[in-house]
Amino acid sequence: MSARPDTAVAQIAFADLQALLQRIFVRHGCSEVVARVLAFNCASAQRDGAHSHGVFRIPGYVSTLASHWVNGQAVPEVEDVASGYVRVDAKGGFAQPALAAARTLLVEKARSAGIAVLAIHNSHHFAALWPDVEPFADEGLVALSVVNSMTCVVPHGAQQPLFGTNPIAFAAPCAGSDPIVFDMATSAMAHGDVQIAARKGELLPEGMGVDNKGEPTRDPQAILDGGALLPFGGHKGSALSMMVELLAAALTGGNFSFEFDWSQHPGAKTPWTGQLIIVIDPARSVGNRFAERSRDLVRQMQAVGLQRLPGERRFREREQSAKQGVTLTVAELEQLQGLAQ
Ligand code: NDP
Ligand code: PYC
Repeated sequence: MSARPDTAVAQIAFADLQALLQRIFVRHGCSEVVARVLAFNCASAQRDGAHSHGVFRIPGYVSTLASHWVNGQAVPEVEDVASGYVRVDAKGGFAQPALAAARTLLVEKARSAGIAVLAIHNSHHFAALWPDVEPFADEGLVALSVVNSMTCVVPHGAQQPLFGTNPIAFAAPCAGSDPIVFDMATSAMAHGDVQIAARKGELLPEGMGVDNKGEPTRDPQAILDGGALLPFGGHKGSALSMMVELLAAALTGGNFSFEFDWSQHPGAKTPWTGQLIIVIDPARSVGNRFAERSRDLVRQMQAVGLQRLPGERRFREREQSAKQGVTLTVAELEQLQGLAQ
């Protein structure tokens, strides 16, 4: 038996982690372009301590690619449909390369029309959503994105799961500081965090999910084994989750979370759905004052006692990672090195 505890940690430079992940993606069937985008995304999540969507996800990406459920070589097709509207067919590939392919056109349109929509369909999203919106705020724009996932959430008042965990992410510039960014599942917990809790043998707080008989449970494994998650905040989170299904799937031409059948692809983990991104240029309504107004709001929130803004923990972790390297466990690093061979 190894004397090394499972929790022993390793530190790796961000660029080295990105390069390692890129090798894994290429080794398991992605094109260089797709591998670069996904590696940057996943390494960024690990760097920022967004652990439910960091290197923890790599075995899921690999098993999905092996199952031929997702096309790692897909070349997205970008369609310029209106003055403020871009549509992308991700061709059964990942959503992030589709966003990358349409990004320049999207920003041009947001700047010229004041607002632009990017509707991605036929896409797989297996990652955190904040990396998709935060860069817009870095350019002075406001961005909102939604993506639907896979059936595992019971709509409020219903008896069976239907919705996905369906996150909403928002980013806005803030004068003199990092942008304001939030990114949250509309379920009581992200599915990834349920998996992590099950792996660690930890109980969940009350009110997260139900077992396969619909009874409330704190056991994450019971949620994974035929049970389901609940929306956050009862009927309110449920309404937001419904909105995500409508915007990310119905509006884009993608699948609802309940519409795809991956049963013939053992190992498939990535939801085949859609994603919507709305980008607004605040300069169109308030000149260059928006970022200062954001700062005013934050100051007032702090004045009434706020200790932590959404996104702040991640930015702190990012700073730490820049100084000491990105943290992961030795076991994770060895697993990644094995997958890259
Ligand atoms: P959390 O509940 O951990 O966090 C949600 C937001 O609240 C974050 O912006 C976080 O900021 C902020 N926050 C958390 N705690 C506090 C606090 N005490 N005070 C102030 N702000 C706080 O996220 P979720 O578990 O809901 O989601 C985790 C990830 O899972 C997301 O990145 C999401 O995109 C991803 N996901 C992806 C899906 C997909 O289909 N691709 C599906 C579902 C989820 P901070 O980040 O700084 O902690
Ligand atoms: O954590 O809920 C989640 C999730 C679903 C798809 C990717 N992440």
